[in-house]
Amino acid sequence: MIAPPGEPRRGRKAIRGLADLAIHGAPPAFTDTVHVGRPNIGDRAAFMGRVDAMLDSRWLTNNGPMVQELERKLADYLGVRHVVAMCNGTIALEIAIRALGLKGEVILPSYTFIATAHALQWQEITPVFADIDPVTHNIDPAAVERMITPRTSGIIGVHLWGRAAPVDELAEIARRRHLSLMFDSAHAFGSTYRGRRVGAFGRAEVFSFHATKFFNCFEGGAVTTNEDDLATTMRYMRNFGFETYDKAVHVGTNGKMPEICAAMGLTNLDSLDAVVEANRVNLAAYERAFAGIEGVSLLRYDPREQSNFQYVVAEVDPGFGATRDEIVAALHAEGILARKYFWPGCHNMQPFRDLYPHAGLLLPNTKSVAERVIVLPTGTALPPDAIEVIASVFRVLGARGVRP
Ligand code: T4K
Repeated sequence: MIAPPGEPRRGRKAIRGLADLAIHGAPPAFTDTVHVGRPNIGDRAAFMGRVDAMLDSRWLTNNGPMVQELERKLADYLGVRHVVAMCNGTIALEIAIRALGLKGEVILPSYTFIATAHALQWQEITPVFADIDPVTHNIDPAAVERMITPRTSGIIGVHLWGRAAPVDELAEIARRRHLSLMFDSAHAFGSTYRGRRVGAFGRAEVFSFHATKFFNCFEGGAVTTNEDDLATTMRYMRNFGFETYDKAVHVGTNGKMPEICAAMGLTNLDSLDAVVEANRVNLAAYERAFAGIEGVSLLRYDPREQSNFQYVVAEVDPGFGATRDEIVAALHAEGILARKYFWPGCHNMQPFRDLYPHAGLLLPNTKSVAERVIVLPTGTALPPDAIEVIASVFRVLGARGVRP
C-alpha cells in the first residue's frame, strides 16, 4: 500500500517560494529521478520460481505453456473468447490491422501514442486523423463521421488514459457505414465500459503489456476477439504464417511472446488489485493536494466504471501563472520526469507531418488538449512525498509565475 502524502520526507526540501525551486538554483527535490512509467513488479519469489520452472523445462518461447496459461487467464479476466498474446502492443496492432483486412484509409485519433498511427502507415494504409472530445480526450464520433470517404475501411478507437472510447456510437457508425471497428486498448487493461470489461468490443482490441503499463510483461501485448476465424488467422500471423510444420498459410511475422514475459505477466496478474489500489490512493492524494490550486484540473474517472488509474493527467488553463512547458521544465529540474503525452499529436510528427501537412486544420481540440496536458507519476514505486512536492511546484508557479 502506498502511504498518503504528508510533509516532505526528512531532508526533502519544502517548496514555498520561487527561490526554493531547482530552476532557480536550489538543489533538486529528488536526486533519484521520479518517472511516469516506473514498472509495477509483483511477487519476486513467485516470478523467480516461474523462471526456474521455465529454464528446467527448456521451453523458452513459441506458444509455450506459460503463454497459454496467461492467454487463458486473461480471456477469463477480460470476458472474451480469444486472447492472442504477442511480443508487444505495436506488433499486436499491426497483426490485428492486417488480419482484419484493413486497407485504403483508417480513421483514428491523432491524440494517441504514435504506435497507433505507425501500425497503419507501416502497412501503407493512410491514417486519417479525427478530432477528439476536449473533455474526455477520446475520439469524437461526429468527427469520425466527417472523415469517412469511399476509401475508408475501418476505425480504430483508442481508450485513452484507460477511459473507454465512445464504444456504442463508434459501433453504430461502423455498422451503418460498413466499416471494421477495432480498438487500441493499450491503456485500458481492467477498465470497463458500461460495466463490461474492455476487451470484447469491436471486432478486435489490442493491449500493450509494456514495462511502463499498469500491468506489464516486460514487453508484451495481446489481441482479443470473439471471432474464432480472426483469432486463428492472428495465431498463424504471429508465427510466420505457419499453420503447422512446413506449411505457411498467410503472410506472417514474428510476433510471439517469450515465456519469460508470460512468467512476468502471470506474476503481475496476481497483484493487479494491489496496483489498482495504489493508483487509486495516489489519485485521491493528488486530488487533495491540488484542491486549492486554481487553473489546474485533474482528469476525472467515471465513478460508475472500473479503471486502472494508471495515468494522472493534469490540464493547465491558459490563464495559469506559468505555461505547461514551464511547469514541465520546473518539475524536470526537481527530478520529476512529468510527461507531455501525447504532444504534439501524431499528425505533427514524422512521417505524418510531411505526408499529411494539412491534417491539423481539422484537429482544433487535439491541438488545445495536447498543449495543456501534463502526465504525472503514479504507481507502486512513487515516493510517498512526491505528490506534495509536485503540488507545491504547481502552487508556487501558479501564484508567482516562473520569473523572480
Ligand atoms: N498504443 C498506445 C495507445 C500506447 O500508449 C502504446 C504504448 C502502444 C500502442 C504501443 O505498445 P507497445 O508496443 O509499447 O507495447 C512509453 C512506452 O514505451 C509505450 O509503451 C507507451 N505506449 C507510451 C505511452 O509510453 P515513452 O516514449 O514515454 O518512453 P519510455 O518507454 O522510454 O519510458 C517512459 C518512462 O518510464 C521514462 O521516464 C523511463 C521510465 N521507465 C521506462 C522503462 C522501460 C522505467 O522507469 N523503467 C523501465 O523499465 O513510451
